[in-house]
Amino acid sequence: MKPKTKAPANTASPSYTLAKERYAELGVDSDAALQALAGISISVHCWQGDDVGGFEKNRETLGGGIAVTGNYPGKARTPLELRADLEKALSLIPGRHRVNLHACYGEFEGKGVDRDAIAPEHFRSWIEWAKTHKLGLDFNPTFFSHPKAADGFTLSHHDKEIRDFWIEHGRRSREIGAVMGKALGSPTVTNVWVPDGTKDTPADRLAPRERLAESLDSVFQAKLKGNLDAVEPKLFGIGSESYVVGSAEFYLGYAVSRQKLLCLDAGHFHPTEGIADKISGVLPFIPELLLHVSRGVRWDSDHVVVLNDDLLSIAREIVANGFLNRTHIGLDYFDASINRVAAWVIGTRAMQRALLAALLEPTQALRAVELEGDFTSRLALQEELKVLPSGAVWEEFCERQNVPSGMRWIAEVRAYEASVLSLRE
Ligand code: RNT
Ligand code: ZN
Repeated sequence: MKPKTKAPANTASPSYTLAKERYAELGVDSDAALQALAGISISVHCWQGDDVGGFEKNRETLGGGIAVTGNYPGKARTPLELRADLEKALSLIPGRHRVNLHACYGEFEGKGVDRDAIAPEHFRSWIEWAKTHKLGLDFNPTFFSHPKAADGFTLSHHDKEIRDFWIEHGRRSREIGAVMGKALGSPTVTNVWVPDGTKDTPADRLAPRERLAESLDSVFQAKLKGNLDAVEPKLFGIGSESYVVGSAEFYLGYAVSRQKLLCLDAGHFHPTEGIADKISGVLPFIPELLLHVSRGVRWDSDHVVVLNDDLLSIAREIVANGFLNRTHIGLDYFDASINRVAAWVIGTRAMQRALLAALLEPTQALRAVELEGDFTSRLALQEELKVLPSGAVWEEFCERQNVPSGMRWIAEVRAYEASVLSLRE
């Protein structure tokens, strides 16, 4: 990866200098915003690189009610390829970040290591690699794409043997998370998402939920350093349209009562329901929050993140409320119809641009007029902010972080595509 070094501040571009003045008129310090943005790490999900495949010997087709569409050439087939692709993407993303792994991305050396047998050694190369590139790591047990998940239930299964199998997987995943977190000196967030649910109306909505709570308690039994536990609710999946065991209410109750992190995935709610408003709703009651920033489009909850109003509102709610240090920002989408490296770059840069817009907001001024009951000025100022030159501040950020600004990064992706990705069959 290219060394990302700061250019000296006196080389600021004329457009940045003008933008800085414009923000200063509103009492906003754009240099401070740039500095704050440089300190925010995004957890980049490995699974965009190979369509949620992973490296297990007996790879099943993608299950769990999630789907990847598209057949763009060049997906990563091995850990080496996936890491090379991630390095390329990260070299085009300003700042220092984290990589989010799923258990199925372990390196099993051709051996059939089942989910209840995964161990830290299978992630040793990932940890070494993360150390070399100064990246944090996050983790996820993989409760899908497996014969023992084929009937739609895992931790909430009525069969104790199957539940126990998945409990063991969850426990081992947390231990791997703790090893990663300790090795890298930054806690690993291990996020539990299970696909459990049914296509049609169940006769019993309660028993699976009781079993899920009990199984989760078993998974989380051991006290571990270096690992943070998160749980992720969902409204529905493909094949679990009528009932999802781990619903929003279930996991909110679980996270609050057990003081776990709640994971809010932007694609896991009713289409008109955003997650931005939930941030200040849940953080008073749970220690920290995990976000799976994604973009729902009709039935799909996992389109590439773009700079739209939903994203801007999410970033705004984190920053304006001072929640940056209690919010872990992860990405979760998978698109196989475009260049996968570009998908990472576009989504991560969009997230950062939204955070920058939030950091450039004159929050105190907005709150002052609000307290005075002057909602007219509040609306006028909110509208004014939309057309301020945040793009010039973003370009300055890229320059200072030594990554290509504007559209210049796409040429590097194209060159990588020609010399590396297109040679993969
Ligand atoms: C699925 C969840 C979950 C997965 C990843 C692969 O709906 O969002 O987070 O996308 O674990
Ligand atoms: Zn998710």
